[in-house]
Amino acid sequence: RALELDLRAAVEMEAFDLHYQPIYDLAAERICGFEALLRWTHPTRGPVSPAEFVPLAEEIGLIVPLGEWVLARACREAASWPDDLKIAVNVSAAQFTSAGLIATVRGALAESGLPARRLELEITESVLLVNGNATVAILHGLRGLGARIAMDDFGTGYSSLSYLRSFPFDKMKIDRCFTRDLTVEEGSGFIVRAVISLASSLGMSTTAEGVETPEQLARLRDEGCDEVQGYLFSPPVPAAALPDLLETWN
Ligand code: G
Ligand code: G
Ligand code: MN
Ligand code: NA
Repeated sequence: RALELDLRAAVEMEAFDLHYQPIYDLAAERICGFEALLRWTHPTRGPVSPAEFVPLAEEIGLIVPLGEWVLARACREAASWPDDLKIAVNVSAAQFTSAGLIATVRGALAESGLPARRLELEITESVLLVNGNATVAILHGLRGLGARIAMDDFGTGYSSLSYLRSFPFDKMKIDRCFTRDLTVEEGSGFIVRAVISLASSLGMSTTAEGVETPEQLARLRDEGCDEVQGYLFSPPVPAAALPDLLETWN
């Protein structure tokens, strides 16, 4: 497969970039951080979505070096921001198969000088399906460094809620499919309300993804959601665009 060879070469050459999407704190009414999103511009095909090449990188064993690059780059970038801004980094299930993840995160923090409290790691439910006990141990190790752990795309995976007893996440990110239907379908509203209530009872905060309209924003504020993210504020943008975003919103 041609794409596979190109991806190997790209990892070798570190031919990637990170874009950043603001995360907005509803109580503080300001941007409280950014989520780093990986970008790859293929030499001939142009931009390839991470939804396509991240699973490929997992499959062919490249996600560990690629994930290391993402963590190092994101932490270095965030270290240059004002101290009250955090950085959220996506970590894939395949990165959890090596206990080296803890060393990678520790290294990225040390090398960049970023305080661990400013780093949030986003993982999906699929992580807990593979090897629950080992994963929980790694999650505790990452928490032990001082980083926070967010459950990404909550409500779209196949795992049971029982994992919430074995590992206390710091945050739940409500998947954008629930946000999308929030103001058009009663059921989505009930689900969002229930997730916020569940998270809150367990001492977790909530971030709603995919906020595109002022109506969705108003509803999420009413429901007590802590943070929001979406095109209403900004799509993911290059680092050079961040000062303007902060100027606009903060
Ligand atoms: O930014 P975009 O919508 O194209 O992202 C598509 C998917 O790729 C999302 O599910 C996102 O979580 C994932 N993704 C983006 N960047 C990274 C990354 O650095 N690491 C991992 N593991 N997944 C990422
Ligand atoms: O799975 P994850 O949440 O990490 O995916 C993030 C992806 O969601 C980003 O690649 C980004 O392009 C996409 N995204 C961010 N905000 C919005 C939005 O408001 N609407 C839609 N449709 N997609 C969004
Ligand atoms: Mn994410
Ligand atoms: Na998500």
